[in-house]
Amino acid sequence: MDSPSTAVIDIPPHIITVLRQARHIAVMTGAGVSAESGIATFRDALTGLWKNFKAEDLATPDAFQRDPSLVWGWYEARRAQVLQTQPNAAHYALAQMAKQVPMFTLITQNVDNLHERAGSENALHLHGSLFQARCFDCGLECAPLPVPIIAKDEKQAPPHCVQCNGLVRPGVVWFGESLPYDIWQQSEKAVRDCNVFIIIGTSGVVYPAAGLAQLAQRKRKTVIQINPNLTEQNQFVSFAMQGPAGTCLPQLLEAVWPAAS
Ligand code: BJW
Ligand code: ZN
Repeated sequence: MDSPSTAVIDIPPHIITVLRQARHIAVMTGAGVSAESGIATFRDALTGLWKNFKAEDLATPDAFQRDPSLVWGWYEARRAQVLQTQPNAAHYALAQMAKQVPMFTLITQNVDNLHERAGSENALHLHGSLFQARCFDCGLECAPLPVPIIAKDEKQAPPHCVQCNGLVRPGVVWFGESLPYDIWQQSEKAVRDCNVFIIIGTSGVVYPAAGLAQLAQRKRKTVIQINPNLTEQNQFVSFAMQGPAGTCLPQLLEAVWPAAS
């Protein structure tokens, strides 16, 4: 018998038809889409210097103000790790899917830029990027950060702003902070306009991103979830493909657009 990660999942014929006929597909990804690249999901336990912390407790402005070197070191280690990994089959399948429909919107909560490295264009980054940074005090955007060679398991002092000497912080969205206004507006519009909304590898506990699935269901869109586990979002989905994204997405692509895969 196939192991759960390689088993072929039956895709209902009406789901295949809706995808084939779709004019606009919107997709939202979360940390699970990068899991098969070897990047821990947000709610996996932390390791090394950070093993006694929860990610939720480090990803806040308060944590940065309390101990900037601890938080900056965590982000530098993650940035270094991401640079040593590669996009996986799920990232590549999404880049292919974009070419099969007249309109495709990729919304991501991920900060690892792996979609771009797999060839996706114009992804809407709801929670920013590990590869951007700005001043905590005056907001000035920093020049591209130097490449960290190894993922150091240690505190690192953040650089200082060239304009006001304030501390530089990661260009991500922390708890309690607003999402980038334009990106959020475009994401909501895509969900309102699309025919099919696919949510992949997200636990659906972080708002406002998590609210998009409910919005899609309220607007009577076909909502598909790809996740090996049940999530908060199962109540809103028309079809749950229960398996890892790196297996399910290529299967979906092959079933709907055989010439594409
Ligand atoms: C696989 C797999 C495989 C495994 N294949 N799948 C309404 C109600 C309640 C609370 C709030 C609310 N509105 C706002 C809030 C507060 C807060 C919030 O949501 N809190 C909840 C936790 C309770 N939200 C905010 O603060 C947001 N801001 C905001 O609302 O502004 C307005 C405002 C301002 C001021 C006051 C009040 C309101 C900002 C949220 C920012 C989130 N930022 C983070 C950190 C980014 C930087 C970093 O990475 O360090 O974004 S938190 C973290 O969670 C990260 C992620 O993008 C995000 C979502 O996580 P995700 O992607 O779902 O990952 P996991 O780990 O949770 O799940 C992984 C999934 O993958 C699992 O389901 C696995 O099964 C699956 N999986 N392997 C497919 N192979
Ligand atoms: Zn500054």
